[in-house]
Amino acid sequence: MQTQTTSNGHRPESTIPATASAKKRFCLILVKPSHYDDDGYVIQWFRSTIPSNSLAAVYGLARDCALRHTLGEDVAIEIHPFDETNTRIRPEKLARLIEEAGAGMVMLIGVQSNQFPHALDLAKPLRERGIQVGIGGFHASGILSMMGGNDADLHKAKAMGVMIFAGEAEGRMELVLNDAYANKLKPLYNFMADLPNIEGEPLPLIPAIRAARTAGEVTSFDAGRGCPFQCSFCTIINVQGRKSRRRSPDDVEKLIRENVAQGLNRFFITDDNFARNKDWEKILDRLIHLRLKVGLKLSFLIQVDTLCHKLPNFIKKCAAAGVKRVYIGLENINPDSLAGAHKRQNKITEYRKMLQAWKEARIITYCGYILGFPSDTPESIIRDVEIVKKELPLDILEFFFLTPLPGSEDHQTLVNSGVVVDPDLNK
Ligand code: B12
Ligand code: SF4
Repeated sequence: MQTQTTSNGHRPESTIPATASAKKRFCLILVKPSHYDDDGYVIQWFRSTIPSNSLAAVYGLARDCALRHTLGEDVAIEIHPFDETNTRIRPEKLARLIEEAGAGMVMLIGVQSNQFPHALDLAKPLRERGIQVGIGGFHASGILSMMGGNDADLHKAKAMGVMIFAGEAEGRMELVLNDAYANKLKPLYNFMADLPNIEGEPLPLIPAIRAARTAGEVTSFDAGRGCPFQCSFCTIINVQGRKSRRRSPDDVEKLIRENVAQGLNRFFITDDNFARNKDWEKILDRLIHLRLKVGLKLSFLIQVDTLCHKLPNFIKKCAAAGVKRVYIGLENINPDSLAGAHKRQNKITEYRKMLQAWKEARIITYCGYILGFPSDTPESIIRDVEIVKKELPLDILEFFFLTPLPGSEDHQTLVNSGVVVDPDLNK
């Protein structure tokens, strides 16, 4: 493994061993952009709270291409992953890295709707300098899925010559890198109609030096994608689908061991609903084995739905596997709001039993609560929050505003019916 410090101070985080014959370099820069605060500053922390799994997933795919020398035996692919929520990004320095290498591209990774305007601001000076730039993530995928690609910011990106990637990159990274190396990137790669199988695919990975920039040195992976439910405010089902696609227990073990080897043992499993991963039990059994038989010290944060306690053994096995915190979308306790959002699986009468079950397993419950459903009023919100305080044994409750996120059914319905939606995606 060779490491080097470049003249402009950016150190490659992982230089894949080049073959002896590698004479050329391809510099691949991966940036997970942040977004602006109310005063227009880019939001950044010394240590960010949660790692970006999108960055880990794309880094894992690019690293696989580098190890397989997919651009040819004589080309070394250097990869520089940056998360802007904990690292200052200077486009001119990124451009210089690529210019020094003689070839390369900047990929703006996992760009959510609220990060899209800032992503365009990062792309502009790069494109003006002739650097190839691509944008992927939930905004592009959601707009292609629900709005036929029609969105002002996506049009701006295209006009700047920024490549748009919609869909998942498993099985497609090689194609994009080859096109970039030949300077023949297409304006749009649209794989929304073809959701890949993720079992056995290259695993998400964050180099330890990057994970050190998150509080508690947490890292992440997605054990599966897709959710069977149909909540109208949700984008996930329209991008990743409603069928459970998943990594195998062997994949998960390999990923855990690779991270433990680089000193990382705290994981955020980013599945939106780990309880609906069809292999949750096999995966938990493997984690229990690694913890109790192999003796690895592991801990996990997971996300689940409110009916998870009905799955036999689910909570018991989560505790044995090392789950310390669980994120649960309660969303609201008002049945009219839940029915209006097609969230019929949320049964408030079950909330108490479910929260009690996690408490008995000594796992911290972190719940999400959405304000602003059509039937919510200031009075009903005060009443409902008092009910939550008195009746529900939860540990932490976080409030969100109901937002028509691009890619959701709510957004599509509002835009198609002519309702004016705030054009500033940063909000
Ligand atoms: C983990 C997570 C987080 C983490 C980490 C972020 C991250 N992206 O890793 C944290 C907690 C920080 C977070 C925060 C928020 N999140 Co979030 N998050 C997720 C979650 C659950 C998983 C992300 C993930 O790892 N997905 C798996 C990866 C592999 O998928 P992917 O990002 O699409 O990337 C693939 C492809 O798109 C492609 N790709 C991606 N980029 C690129 C670039 C190029 C060039 C190429 C070729 C390919 C490519 O390759 C990847 C592999 O296939 C998603 C839901 C989901 N299922 O994805 C929501 C989600 C992305 N979050 C969402 C939201 C709204 C938020 C918040 C605004 C919530 C809030 N109200 O605070 C904040 C915003 C944070 C910020 N800084 O602005 C929305 C975004 C919707 C939208 N229209 O943008 C989602 C979809 C959930 C939802 N509610 O619908 N989030
Ligand atoms: S349960 Fe969660 S992931 Fe599934 S559709 Fe509803 S909001 Fe989306």
